Amino acid sequence: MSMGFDKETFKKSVLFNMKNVFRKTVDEATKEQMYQAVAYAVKDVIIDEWIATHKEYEKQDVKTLYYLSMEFLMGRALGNSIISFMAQPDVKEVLEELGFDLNAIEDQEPDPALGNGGLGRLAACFLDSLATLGYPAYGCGIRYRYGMFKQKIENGYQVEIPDDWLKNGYPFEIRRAEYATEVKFGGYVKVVREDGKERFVQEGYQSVLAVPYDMPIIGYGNNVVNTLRIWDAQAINTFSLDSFDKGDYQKAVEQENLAKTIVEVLYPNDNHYAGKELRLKQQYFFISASVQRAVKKYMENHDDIHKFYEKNVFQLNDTHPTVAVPELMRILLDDYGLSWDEAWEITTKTCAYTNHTIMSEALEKWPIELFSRLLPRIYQIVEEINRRFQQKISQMYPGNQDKVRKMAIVYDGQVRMANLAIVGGFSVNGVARLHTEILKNQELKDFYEMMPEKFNNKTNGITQRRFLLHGNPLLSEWVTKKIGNEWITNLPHIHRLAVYADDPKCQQEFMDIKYQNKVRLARYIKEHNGIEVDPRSIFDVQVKRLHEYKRQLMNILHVMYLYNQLKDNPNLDMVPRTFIFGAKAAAGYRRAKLTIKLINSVAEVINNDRSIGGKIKVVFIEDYKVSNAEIIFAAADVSEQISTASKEASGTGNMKFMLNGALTLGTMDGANVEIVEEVGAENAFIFGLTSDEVIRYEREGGYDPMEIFNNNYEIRRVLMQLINGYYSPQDPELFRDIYNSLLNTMSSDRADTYFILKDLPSYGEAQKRIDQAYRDESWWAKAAILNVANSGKFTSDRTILEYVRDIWHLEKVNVEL
Ligand code: NBX
Repeated sequence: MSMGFDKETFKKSVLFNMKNVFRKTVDEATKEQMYQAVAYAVKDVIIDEWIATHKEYEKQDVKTLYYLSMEFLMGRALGNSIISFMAQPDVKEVLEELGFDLNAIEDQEPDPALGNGGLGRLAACFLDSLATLGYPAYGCGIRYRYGMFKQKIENGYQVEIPDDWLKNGYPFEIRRAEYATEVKFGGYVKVVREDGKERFVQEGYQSVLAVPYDMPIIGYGNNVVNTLRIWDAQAINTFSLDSFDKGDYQKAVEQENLAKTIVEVLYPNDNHYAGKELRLKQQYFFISASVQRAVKKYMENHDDIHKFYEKNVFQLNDTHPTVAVPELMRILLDDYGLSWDEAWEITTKTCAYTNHTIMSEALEKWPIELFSRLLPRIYQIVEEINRRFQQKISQMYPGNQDKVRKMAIVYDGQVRMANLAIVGGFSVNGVARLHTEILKNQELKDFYEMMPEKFNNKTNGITQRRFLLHGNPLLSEWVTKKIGNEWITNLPHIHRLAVYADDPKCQQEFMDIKYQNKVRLARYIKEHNGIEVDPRSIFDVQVKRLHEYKRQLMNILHVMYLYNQLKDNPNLDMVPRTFIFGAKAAAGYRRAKLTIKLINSVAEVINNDRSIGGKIKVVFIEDYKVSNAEIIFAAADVSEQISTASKEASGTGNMKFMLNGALTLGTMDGANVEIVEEVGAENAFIFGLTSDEVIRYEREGGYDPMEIFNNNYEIRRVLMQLINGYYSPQDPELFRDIYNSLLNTMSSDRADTYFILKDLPSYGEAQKRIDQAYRDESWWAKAAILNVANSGKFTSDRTILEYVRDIWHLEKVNVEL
């Protein structure tokens, strides 16, 4: 059954590794050592498939996708790998024979967390689907020395701990020194005249050596192993201690420092542009290395650079990799001597751009002073792209300076990366239907009118292999028992479950599984947070990055409201509820961090109040990450997807909850719209302003939250508790900023920018409907099963097939061993 896998060989390999790496026998080994020994044994198993896959790609001379991304939020590899080569039962047995538990061994692996949130995790899901579908693809990124920080909660506050994920070495990676590549920064551009032609040469630069590390991406049950290639930086010239040349010495020190700092750490901001010079260095570093390598690899087997785009496609994961456009131009112009028009044709047929947000504070705009100093030749090329593009605007819209002002790439002293990405590629896509419509009709309207053929939608998806098969073994076995295992590689097949939704026995089985998963999460919470929660209560969950537009604040304000109701009337008839939060705040985002403190302060008061009979519990799960996410989704009853309509481009957590049978409590935002379309509005809890209403209010300068404050006693009571010390007796002023953000017009933004008070009443209504609905266990079970059954659209396999069909045009490859 399991491919290329033999149980006895595997066992021997584990024992061999234990002896060779640690000089130990298994009975002396720690769990961590066992993890390493098993991980190396797993790498042994896949290595032949990895080689075979790339041989096949070469033989068939396939078109290759390069998914260029600053972030890959992979999560643990061990469990997923074992599942992919279908050897889980065997590996489990081997470990049991050696006296270890597979789950406990998997728990030893650090989460490789080279990403922030949705955007980075999407990249990881895409790699999984690409390999499983058999498409030739590389993920290209950065091997950050420190990934997403680890979150500790101390005294209710978030504390950031460096994520030293490479401390014990990472067994799955392979260093590929033979592909090391030089990347140049700074200096100046010299024009050289050679037989009547101008050539541009960068001089006086500093450079670093980019060294790739490859990680295997294992397709499910198909022998395909693709590659995630992440680049490390090394100093290019080691010190020559006998050098008496002071200039050289100085330069050597600087280059050493550049190499050390460039890949040091992942910027922990999501949906926010900070404009840091080091960030632009990171971008150019991994892009230059990846693009140089792609061109070299192509030219090893082809002789005509003009046809580069026939065999290569670059997908830009947001604007972060946009320097790929001028970098490819540079290589074609300066290294291959092509004319501008030739180079431009190749580049614009190779690059495609995905937009992940309409939040204006996320738009990357680099000051030209910084950009041109760091990347002088690239800047020249961007200027020329801009000059030609402005000319085109003027031809199309003669005398319309407004169009130039809005669409120019270089303007007001800035390089606008989104505009460069749109102009420099052949495709622009949003990540959910509503999001793409907003791009076409609002944010990118001018571009859409000028080049409608570039715009398309690709609604996001998630991999069911990690988020059901691996994360929820009980439900996964149940599904397979009912309808067979085709859903693992063909998720729409899961719709066959729908016939069981009305069956009382199946409902009972489903609810039992949910209960056991809640017990598993309760145990995790007890172990990691020291809080007791009741698995018979409704598990109401909001896990995602902390951001004002995602409105964790609205959630906790509603909890405060509910608590007031219970204090007024301790006999209040309500189903016990556990409100579960998990969220990291960007380290410099003060209001987000204060919201975490508020959630924990509210939790402290409510969880210790015996008078409410345990009807509400509030839990903030520390260090939300891919590995505990798998446990959390499996245990959720209610999925909180409550962003201000129009602000969440898609969301992908919403899909993971649905797949695990949680009911969505959400606004008509992002992919929620499509989730409701699939499952039916009667099986979800929808509330709040629509995106059209939000956009209309925004055009008209907002709404007046003071009116709500004046006229709604319950909301006023909750807001006053933010500033009267109710949840912070030591420091009654602590939450003043949050209070102000809702009611007072600040210098920069409107009061209640995210319509929290406006939506709060209808959110409360929806929460009441949930309380009522949960009392009918049969109804709830049916709705939950229907959520699972209708989640088929949201597999990343479907998303990838659409990218392949509309943008990438790749061919499927079979790998035989
Ligand atoms: O991308 C997220 C969106 O907010 C989600 O709606 C969407 O589902 C997801 C996948 O398409 N965006 C996101 O996660 N952005 C970032 O993490 C980010 C990181 C760095 C940065 C800007 C954005 N400079």
